[in-house]
Amino acid sequence: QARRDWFRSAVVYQVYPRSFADSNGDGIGDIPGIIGKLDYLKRLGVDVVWLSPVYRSPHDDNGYDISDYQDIDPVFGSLADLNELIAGLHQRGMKLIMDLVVNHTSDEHPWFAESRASKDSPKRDWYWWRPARPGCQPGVPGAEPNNWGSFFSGPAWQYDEATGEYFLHLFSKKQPDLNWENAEVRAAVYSMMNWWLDRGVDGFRMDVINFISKDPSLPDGPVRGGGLYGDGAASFISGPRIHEYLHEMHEQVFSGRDGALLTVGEMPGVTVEDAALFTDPERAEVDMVFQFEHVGLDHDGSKWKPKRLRLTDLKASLGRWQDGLAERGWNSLYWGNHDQPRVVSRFGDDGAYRETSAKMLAGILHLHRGTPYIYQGEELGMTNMAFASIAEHRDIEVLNHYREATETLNEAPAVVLAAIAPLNRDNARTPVQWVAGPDGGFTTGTPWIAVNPNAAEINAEEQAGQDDSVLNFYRRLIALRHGMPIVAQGDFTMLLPDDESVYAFTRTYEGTELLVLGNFTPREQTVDIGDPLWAGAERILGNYPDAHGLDLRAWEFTALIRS
Ligand code: TEU
Ligand code: CA
Repeated sequence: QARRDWFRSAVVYQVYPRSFADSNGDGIGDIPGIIGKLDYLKRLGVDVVWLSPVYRSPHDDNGYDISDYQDIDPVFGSLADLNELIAGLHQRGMKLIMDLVVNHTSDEHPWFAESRASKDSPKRDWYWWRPARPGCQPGVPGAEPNNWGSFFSGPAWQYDEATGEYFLHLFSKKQPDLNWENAEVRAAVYSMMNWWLDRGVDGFRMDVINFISKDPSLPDGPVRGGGLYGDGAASFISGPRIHEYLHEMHEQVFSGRDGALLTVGEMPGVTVEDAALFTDPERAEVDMVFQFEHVGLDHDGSKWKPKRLRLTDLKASLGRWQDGLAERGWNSLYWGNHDQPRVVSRFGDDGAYRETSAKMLAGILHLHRGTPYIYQGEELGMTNMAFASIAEHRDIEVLNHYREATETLNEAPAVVLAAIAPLNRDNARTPVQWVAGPDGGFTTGTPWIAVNPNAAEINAEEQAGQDDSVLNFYRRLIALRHGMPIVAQGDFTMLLPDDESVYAFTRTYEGTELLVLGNFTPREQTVDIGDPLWAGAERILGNYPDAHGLDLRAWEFTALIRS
């Protein structure tokens, strides 16, 4: 039990290698760059590093399109560099989990090259090939096998002249979906995973892993709100055989191994009921999942139609996940990653109260029950980037959307630019700001994407030397999780569900109680949780220098304890 649950007191740090640290001046972050920052990570106190993909890739989707699962892309380094990274982490008592991207490969993967070559290729069935819609001429718009849209705009099908059929790609047309119905595909993936674990890797973050089981009839999906395409989600989100596959993977890859491994399944659209099944240790599937409910609350139907977050929605959502996984299963906790905007810009105030609100958001998240994930730069309170034009963007998702919106739908470029600003993925992909100097010390060359000009004010070097920095606040939070069983294990109760300004909850563990309060506004708040005695309790962490009872100043965070 104890070893199985080691991750309850652990904190994970995500490295998006392209934007972390560049060692050789080519403008792209790399593995030697990460090795150079291991003492920084150790000092921060994190237990695990999740490394976004460093495998061989044409980089159509920054490495989430893999052409060789068992080699490192030269832009990031070599297998020898990765060995050194693993050794360097292990020496410091940290673990490494790799990104596992097996819903799809690159179209340049040899498996796909073989599959596409002919209809009777032994690997034909490794991907989803279908003929044109009956009665339609293959290759013309509208002849696709079904009406699904891709997550990266356009149809989810690409016509291939070689054999006159289409292949399915839920993401880019350079990311064909693997057919998990085929047992050879599953065996090949498990063998690759075992190869990595044998090399010393400590687990995996599994990319869109709840998409791998699809209803093989691939029916049309509903077309919503004047959209161009149908939504196929019902046919692939937590599809018919998903639990079977994840259990089989566990049997084939993890079950025979001792050692403290970690698996986290990225699962867009997963429900709390399904997550309880996915993460129930008795079922042996995955340790935890990334759910998406709380990062969809500021979407008005789509991420390109942002709306203001209502705090009551956030509390209702996260509170339901806390309750739903209280008895069995386990939560992961995150505000950001390489697909989400910077949280201080999104849910806090990245202007006058940047530091205060960044700490408040961190404190609220980390004191929930679950395993917290920190996305690189979040620990510095890094902000969204004001991209001046579409030419400054790099992400395929936002570039494809811009083209579709301005060219196919004839929307005004300025309107589209304004709409994409708050939630586009490039916000999180500007390089980590290490020092105040040129390009934030990320590279000596030309960065692949612009460094945020606020590196002069927001950088790791300066914050390391300031006791009250956002960085040092994250250190304290991590230390609390390590040191206090109530943080790692305690029960969770949400308070004030109807309050639009204050986030409030308690944790309880063996007769001790923790009260956690966060002010999501710049206005002072009087807090009444019906127990005035709390006002005199000891403060274990806050984002103002002095304690102040239960009343909250602008963006104040406070955590009080009593036994
Ligand atoms: O993302 C999966 C996913 O569904 C979203 O978070 C994604 O960002 C989508 O564009 C939402 O609009 C994972 C990876 O994290 C992401 O970087 C990859 O692009 C994607 O899978 C494909 O591998
Ligand atoms: Ca480099």
